[in-house]
Amino acid sequence: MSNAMKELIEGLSQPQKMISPKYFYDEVGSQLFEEITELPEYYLTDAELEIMRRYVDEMVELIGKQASLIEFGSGSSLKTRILLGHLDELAAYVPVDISADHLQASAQQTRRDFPELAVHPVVADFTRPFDLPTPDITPVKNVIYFPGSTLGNFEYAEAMELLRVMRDEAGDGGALLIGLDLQKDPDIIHRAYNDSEGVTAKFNLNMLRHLNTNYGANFDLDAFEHRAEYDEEKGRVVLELVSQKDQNVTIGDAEFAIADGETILTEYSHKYTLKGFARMAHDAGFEVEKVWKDPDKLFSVQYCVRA
Ligand code: SAH
Ligand code: AVI
Repeated sequence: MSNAMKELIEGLSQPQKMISPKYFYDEVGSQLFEEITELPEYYLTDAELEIMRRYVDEMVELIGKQASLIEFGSGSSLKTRILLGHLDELAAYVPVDISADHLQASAQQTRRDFPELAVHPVVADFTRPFDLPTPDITPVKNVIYFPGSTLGNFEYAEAMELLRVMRDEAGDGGALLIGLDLQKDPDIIHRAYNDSEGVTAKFNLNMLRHLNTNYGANFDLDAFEHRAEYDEEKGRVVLELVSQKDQNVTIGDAEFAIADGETILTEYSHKYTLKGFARMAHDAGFEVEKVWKDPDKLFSVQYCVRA
């Protein structure tokens, strides 16, 4: 049985059923995420783009020349384009993503937009060990780029593990440039995950279609509803799919009974304080050197060096 299948069955066997958010991202899921980033309620992307545009010169100065830029969860590389447009001497750009077709398409676009740049896409699940390509030009340093607040989709222990992997990948003299959503008025956060057009609901439900198509599951897509609540105390949004009836679902040889009203947890989206993240970075072997925020202080981009 594949690792993915084992992981899915294990998650659905817990008292609180859960499916990792990485299963959002097949081609349709990646497209739906792009639609989310264009929603007026989803402030995260606009705020991060604003930070990138305002402070790109300072970021480029810190990254320096002949670095290798390794991006985790690169998606459409939208924010990266701002950096790439200003980093004129880069050893390589290595976008890493689990969503294979979407990654290849955006890497092609990046090559067209930056013909001089060495672009080496890597299709991988970054929560498992994976190999990075050796660039033709030996980089002066590795800079890990992790935008979009994707770190927030991991619980504390997993996030720490990921930060430690990034610290190791950064190597001596390396750095981490990371985008993180900040704690704020709960209503603003609630609206971002309960948009009026229902795109986030489609994104959440698409996970079940992805599992039906690619993992032989038989979820009834009409028998689940999207729910997203912000838990202010824990500083995180909880995304769930709520069963609308008593039902049995099979995946591979495993069968699961799901009761009416029972939930499948599909994602956490943690929101950070500057102090909280500084402590996490420190404990993972990084020191935060510079923090940039948008004018409304909704979002942050942080440059961390290896301690
Ligand atoms: N960085 C982009 C996209 C964020 S969406 C932005 O800021 O807009 C999260 C991205 O991470 C998606 O492209 C998804 O396919 C990818 N992703 C999620 N989990 C992953 C995993 N475990 N391994 C590799 N990529 C992953
Ligand atoms: C990719 N990730 C940071 C998004 C987030 O906001 O947590 C995924 C998402 N989930 C619902 N809307 C967007």
